[in-house]
Amino acid sequence: MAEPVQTPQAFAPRIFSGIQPSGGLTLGNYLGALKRFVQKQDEGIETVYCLVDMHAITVWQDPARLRQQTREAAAGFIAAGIDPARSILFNQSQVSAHVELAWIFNTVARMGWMSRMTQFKDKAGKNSENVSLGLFAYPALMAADILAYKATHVPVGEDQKQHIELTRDIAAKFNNDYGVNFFPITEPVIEGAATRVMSLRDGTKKMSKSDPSDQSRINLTDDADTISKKIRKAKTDPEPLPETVDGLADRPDARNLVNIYAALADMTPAQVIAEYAGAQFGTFKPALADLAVAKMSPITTEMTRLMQDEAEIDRILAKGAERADAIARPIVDEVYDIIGMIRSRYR
Ligand code: AQP
Repeated sequence: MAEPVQTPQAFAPRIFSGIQPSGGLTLGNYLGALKRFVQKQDEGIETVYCLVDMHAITVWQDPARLRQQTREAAAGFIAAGIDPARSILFNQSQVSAHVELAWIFNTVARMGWMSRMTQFKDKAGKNSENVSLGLFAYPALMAADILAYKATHVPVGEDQKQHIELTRDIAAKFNNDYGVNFFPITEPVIEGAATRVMSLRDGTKKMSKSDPSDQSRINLTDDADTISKKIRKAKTDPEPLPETVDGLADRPDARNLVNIYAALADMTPAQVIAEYAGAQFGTFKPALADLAVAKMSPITTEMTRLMQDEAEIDRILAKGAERADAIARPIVDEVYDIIGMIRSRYR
């Protein structure tokens, strides 16, 4: 008879999250994820952050660029406020527990569950026969990333909600199948004004590092002038800003810029509207551009400085991987025991 599944409260709080080094980090990654990673670290919770390079290769990555993007992402994390002494920061491929557990989860997850993943459908598009098997299996690897640490909470952007639900289903099925209370039922943490930052060229599309248009996004590597120009050229409508946030309901481009302002200024969208009600974009966009430059430029400058010492970045990632492995290895070894694998040579 299977034990009842435990709630996260029964597990020590631990935060895990990751970002793919599949391109340069964007303002979407920063506001939806990275800025909040820093807040969680500063709240004193144990935080484990990963550059998920094994996820990145589910679509083609040029090897030299992947290496560069991984280091650049690490520099971006540190420049944004992740302290490698307080948070564990590493790249996924250096800790083999992730892929080992992912294989086991491939046997736990059901085809029906995986087939419902909207991110796969979006990314595969009309090309689903020709994309990698890894792209389809991506959410099982993500569940492994999280559960290899028994993470109780995962700060993510809105687009990852369905994958966290799948992680919960995998954890619950594993616990039930083997009659254990081994994995927590992890909670997504989706909060703030910018859980879904949209493209600057199309307010109905997510801002994404792989969007072919560089004008659609702000990169963490953009200089002040580029940030300013991109915001001034962002798509908007001809109306002034409304009197209340409800007035943004059918105005995705305007809503996006207000949300970005709110997230950068640590305000609510309602507070931004209260300040700019009736303003034309000719007034609002320069204010947003100044704010974005003020918040992002110090990060870009620090990132550039850190990138001058790649060996130091590699050392930080190696140290982080060692600390991550010390948590994940015993958890995955216990999984092997639970499922009936003989592991005598490891004892
Ligand atoms: N536009 C966004 N708004 C808010 N949050 C976002 N995130 C990504 N884009 C936005 C959050 O960033 C974290 C890391 O995402 P990822 O890099 O692992 O993958 P992704 O969600 O697929 O991001 P991209 O930029 O769209 O990458 P590509 O183009 O390579 O697929 C997640 O927490 C995500 O929610």
